Amino acid sequence: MPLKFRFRTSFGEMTLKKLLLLELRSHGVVGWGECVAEEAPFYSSETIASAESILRGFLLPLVVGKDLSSPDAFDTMARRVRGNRMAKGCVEAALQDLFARAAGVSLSKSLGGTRAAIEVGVSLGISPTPEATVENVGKHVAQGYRRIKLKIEPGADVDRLAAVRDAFPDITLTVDANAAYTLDDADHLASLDAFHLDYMEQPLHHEDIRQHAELAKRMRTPICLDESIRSADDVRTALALGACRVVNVKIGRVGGHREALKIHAVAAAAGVPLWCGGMLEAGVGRAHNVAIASLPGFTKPGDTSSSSRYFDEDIVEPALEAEGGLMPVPAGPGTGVHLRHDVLARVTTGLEEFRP
Ligand code: SMG
Ligand code: MG
Repeated sequence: MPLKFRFRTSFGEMTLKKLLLLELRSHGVVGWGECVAEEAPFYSSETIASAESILRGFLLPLVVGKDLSSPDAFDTMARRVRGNRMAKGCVEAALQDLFARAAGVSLSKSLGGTRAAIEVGVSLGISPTPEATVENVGKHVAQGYRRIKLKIEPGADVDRLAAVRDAFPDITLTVDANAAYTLDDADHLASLDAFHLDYMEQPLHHEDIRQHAELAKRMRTPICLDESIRSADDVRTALALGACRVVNVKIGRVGGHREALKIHAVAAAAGVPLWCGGMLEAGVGRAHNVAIASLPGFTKPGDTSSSSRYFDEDIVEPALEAEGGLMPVPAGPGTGVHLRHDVLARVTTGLEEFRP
């Protein structure tokens, strides 16, 4: 699906969102999952192609034609498959949706959600100039987003932040470097303390925890980890080492709702703020994000902005739209959204069916 804007990060630029959707059927009930892997292995080592291969060869055979007592049963069986969390997360999410629909409850309720609406923020790609950055921030502040996150990279950080802080002294502002810096940049990164950021997301290597702990000692701005957190155990390690004070959860990155719930428990016990990240999801993935973000431990606005920001037409209805920075949590069974088969038919390039 074409994106309505160019999304530039420290690792690349996106103008098209390729989707991998999974529909599971059982006794007349369906469940949907969206794999958040991207075409290229630049954010994560997984790709759509690798996820397809793992799904076909190893994960779908665990569920197709099988009698599962709960989504947790899949989680236990899939443990034998190492890594490939985005592929696993897509199956697990579809199962969570299916089981919630079968029970006639919303996914939000079945996961333990308590909110009828969630606070949302927005993640803005790197703009060509500080002026363009300020303009883009202004547009989204006016739309009511509760937090603005700027993508940064070396050479596109201080100037953008200075201009934005000048124009908007009081907004909740964060940055996300997607691992574009090294510990040698510690003094430079500490200089960003001047901009009173709510947190700085993943400044260092995508698999690192230890160096983030070193960096944390040298700056005031709290560090939030994204890429480095793949499990609840990673969160425990990061907190024990002092590598972060805020956690970003993405269902796909951690392998499903179940692991996300474990992270929610660890963060809540430690009093650490948590928020739901985004992978430019279409409606299915976005609805899963909204459901998990309705849990009480998600205490900061997530990257779960309005679907109409990304796409002219989304693949689900009702559309997931925020107003005044609040996104209603669908109350219907499962994720509460349905596929728009007309839209899907226009964008589908391939379909594969698996039967027992
Ligand atoms: O879904 O609005 C969104 C994008 C949020 O910035 C976002 N995601 O590192 O947090 C992140 C990035 C990862 C995806 S970049 C293509
Ligand atoms: Mg991030």
